[in-house]
Amino acid sequence: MSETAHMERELSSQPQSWRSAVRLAAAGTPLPEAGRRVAVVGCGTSWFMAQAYAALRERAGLGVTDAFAASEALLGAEREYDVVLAITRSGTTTEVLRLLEAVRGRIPTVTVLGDPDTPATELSDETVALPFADELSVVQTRFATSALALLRSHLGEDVSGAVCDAEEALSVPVRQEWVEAEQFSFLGTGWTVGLAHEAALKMREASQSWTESYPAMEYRHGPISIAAPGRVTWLFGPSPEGLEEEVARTGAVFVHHERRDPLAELVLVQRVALERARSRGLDPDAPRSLTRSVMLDDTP
Ligand code: F1P
Repeated sequence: MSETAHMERELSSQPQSWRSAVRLAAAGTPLPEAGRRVAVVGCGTSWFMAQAYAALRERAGLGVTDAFAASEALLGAEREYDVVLAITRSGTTTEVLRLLEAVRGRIPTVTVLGDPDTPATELSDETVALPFADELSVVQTRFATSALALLRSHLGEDVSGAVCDAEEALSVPVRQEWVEAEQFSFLGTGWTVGLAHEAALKMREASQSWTESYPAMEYRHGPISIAAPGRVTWLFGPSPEGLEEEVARTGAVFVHHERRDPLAELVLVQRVALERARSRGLDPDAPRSLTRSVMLDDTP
């Protein structure tokens, strides 16, 4: 198989994979019901999907929802979580397994995972498996977005528009100025902050690019000093007043496709990451210093 083959095939299959996730949500899942106090955890890409879900759920008035990196989760009794929701494609990530083991019998757990034949299943009270979204590439694309499509659907959102937007995001041209840019800053608000962090991570993992990411309103509190000609500021979701004009004054390229669902916009960034990898002779299916899952020595 040629370099980049898995990532390209997997990212291209996202519309079908999201449809499968929506069907799964409609069929009934053990995901947290409205009113439950939820801690949602993951590592890397899965943590960023947790952040997006937490913002969506709590802002929809469906209950307290806090997102944590699995290694930094605060799950003391005083927080009174009703459920821990873990997200992990591999089902083998050490920090996630340690956390599931640590709360076992004290806080009910449900894990959204790509590969159910893994230790996370044994350590979780409930699971929601997305084997159709599991991936061969080290760099995650469709598992993460399908997990979020599942979670959005479970929150009561109609994600059919996002599916159509993803199809469109797969067909629009990737601009050469994005492939050649020196630096990217990704911004978001609310649930799209997590997407901005994921966009930045994807670009780093797949193409070793210099990227940063911030809540959009934080950008003017320092990070905008990085914006300059030949660099890109890429916004997910609604634009804070005056931001576009301020970025334009720096000479940086401002990218904001306001009408596209932000999850579909992430698909476009994945394509940019792939093209940047190709242009640098890199293989995002096997990126430098990364493995499909981080498994430390004492994994249970
Ligand atoms: C999480 C993760 C990935 C990252 C890298 C290492 O994996 O941090 O997001 O790209 O490959 O693993 P998982 O817990 O979702 O399997």
